[in-house]
Amino acid sequence: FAQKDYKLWLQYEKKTDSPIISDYLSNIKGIIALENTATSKIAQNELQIALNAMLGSQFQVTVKPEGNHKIILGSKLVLTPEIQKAIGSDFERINEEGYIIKSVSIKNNKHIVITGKKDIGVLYGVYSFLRLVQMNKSIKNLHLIDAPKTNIRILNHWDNLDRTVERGYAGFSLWNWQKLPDFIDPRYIDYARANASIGINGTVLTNVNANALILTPQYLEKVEALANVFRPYGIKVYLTARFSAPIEIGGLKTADPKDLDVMNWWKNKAKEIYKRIPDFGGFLVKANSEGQPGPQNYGRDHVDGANMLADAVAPFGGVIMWRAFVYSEHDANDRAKQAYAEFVPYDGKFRDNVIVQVKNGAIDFQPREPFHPIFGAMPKTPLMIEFQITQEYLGFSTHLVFLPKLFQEVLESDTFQKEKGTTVAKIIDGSLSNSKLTGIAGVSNIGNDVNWTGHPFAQANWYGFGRQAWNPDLDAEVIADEWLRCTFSNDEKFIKPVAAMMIKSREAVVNYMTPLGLHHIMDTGHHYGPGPWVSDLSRPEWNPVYYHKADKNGIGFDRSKTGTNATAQYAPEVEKLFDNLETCPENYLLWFHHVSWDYKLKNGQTLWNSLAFKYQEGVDQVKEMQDTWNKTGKYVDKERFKEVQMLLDIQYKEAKWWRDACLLYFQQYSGKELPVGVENAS
Ligand code: GCW
Repeated sequence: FAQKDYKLWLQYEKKTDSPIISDYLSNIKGIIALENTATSKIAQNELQIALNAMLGSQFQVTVKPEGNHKIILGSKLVLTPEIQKAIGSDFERINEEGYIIKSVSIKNNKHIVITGKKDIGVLYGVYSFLRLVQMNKSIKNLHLIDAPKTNIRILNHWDNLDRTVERGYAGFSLWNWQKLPDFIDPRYIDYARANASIGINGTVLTNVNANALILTPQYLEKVEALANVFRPYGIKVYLTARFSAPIEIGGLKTADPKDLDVMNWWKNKAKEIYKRIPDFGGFLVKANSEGQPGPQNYGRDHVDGANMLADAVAPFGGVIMWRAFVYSEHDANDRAKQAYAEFVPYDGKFRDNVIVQVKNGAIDFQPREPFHPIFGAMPKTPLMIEFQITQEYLGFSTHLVFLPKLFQEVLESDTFQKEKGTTVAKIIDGSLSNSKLTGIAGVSNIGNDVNWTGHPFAQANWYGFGRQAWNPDLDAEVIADEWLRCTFSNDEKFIKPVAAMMIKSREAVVNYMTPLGLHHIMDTGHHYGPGPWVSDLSRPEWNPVYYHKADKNGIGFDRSKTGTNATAQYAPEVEKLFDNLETCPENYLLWFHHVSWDYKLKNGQTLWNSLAFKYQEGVDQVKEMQDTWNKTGKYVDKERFKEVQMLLDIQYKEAKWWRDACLLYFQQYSGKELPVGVENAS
């Protein structure tokens, strides 16, 4: 059991279907490896091990370009002139990390060439090729050209040095700081393999809320060891920089970004890090957010803080990812507006090696949020998006929710900044601003659980995040199909219903938790389960009633002109759409409007009835998910089958809990009966 769960989407299951095997075997007779770098060796090994396992064969790796039906591996410069010629102008269509997979004919011999401008492209090409084989796809007449659309495709680990993981639901941190640097857990290598297989090329090892200890020499030595493991897989290591580090570990009296000693301290710290890790990625910073220190403590601003750090890492090619997740207890009016208000005036003022990291929505990783209004509003500043792969607000690792559907919805959203069609994807891939620095971050859902992510289906969210970071336009349905085939089975009778179940799962969670634009009504603090009622938290914006504002008249947060006017932060077309109760998409209705209980929705039903129906629909959808899964027993190993079954049982129980708790609670305001068809425990 451990084996299968652990192997993620790299199962390399032995094929049993003889026509398929013989088809592959007639096209693959061995591997020719033209290159000898650490990365190339990984590519060769992976290909050899995987093909041997899947095809029950013993493929040899040779170095001379000869024979027939070989898979030839090598980056552009090591290819023979004949092969180079056969690839032709394809190289012009890829960037430094891209790859080409092409069936070529050389001196009447047929081969498959996997190449790129660099060895990392070859590695990505190998994983792509293996995906074809895993999925039983034809490998005849191949001509695949692919390259990532973003530069920084990165996981953010919210891992603390004591190995607890903030908002982590899959065990403890993978990083065993106590045993590092000398003990290299083989799991670090599997982590790197898994990431490389989906194109992730960066990892922030530490929590944005972590202390400064990670920047001391004792820890940097350990970070260096991890960087050495990850490097050949194309993965750069980044760290969080606690803004007050010069005080805490540097013995300075201040962390004022305009103080000369502070600037020098960071410059020296950067030098020290780059001496150990020449390709160190840079820093991720959470400053003046949720009580973390930052430049504002010294009367400075985000630009002062970010640029000071940017200057320290610039000589070494490092970047600063400066988070825009800011809101304060001093502005209880509308938390959703603060990041935009604080950051947009700084557009164009950051150094070239600063990228502002913006959460997908303006509140906080809710089951559904409209896209963050900063996207498109800072055309002179590189912006990267931050998604949460870990399910802080979506049922932890207990609920099955396929997040690529959520990610896609955000990436496809049209900001109308500059012009129609300026989607969030186009902003973060740099097409709007012609930015050279682009990126996507995902808050990791990985821990030391045997299956990495707690829920077997949460692996799909890690997988999907990587695939969408590579190509923000990739459809969630394609991702579900790939992941299922590589992780479980190619049987159509399994794939079709289970893929449909995954796709539906996102809407199900919205329905049973926060339908029609409701948000942040999870129980306070841990954010698991319903808790729309008043909690006695000191900060109003941590209190669920702040978000739903239910009263006798209705429910919802008026962010339109008659309310906080947060809608004005969007481009005029979007503003108009959201601002008007009649045109506001019903998905976002209660996000932007306080709506009367009797208001008629498009379905002709009152808001109260519609809300009740949505909660019921969510419950029914989970029931359908259970029914679907219960029929998959013959395609899935017993252990994973049972595991998912138990988790779905919990999810069903908790969907009902959500429905009952929320409807009972809101009913005291609406004063209305539940419509026929909606069950309730009361
Ligand atoms: O989602 C909230 C979480 C905090 C987190 C914060 C952030 C790391 O509840 O745990 O802190 O966001 O993104 O900084």
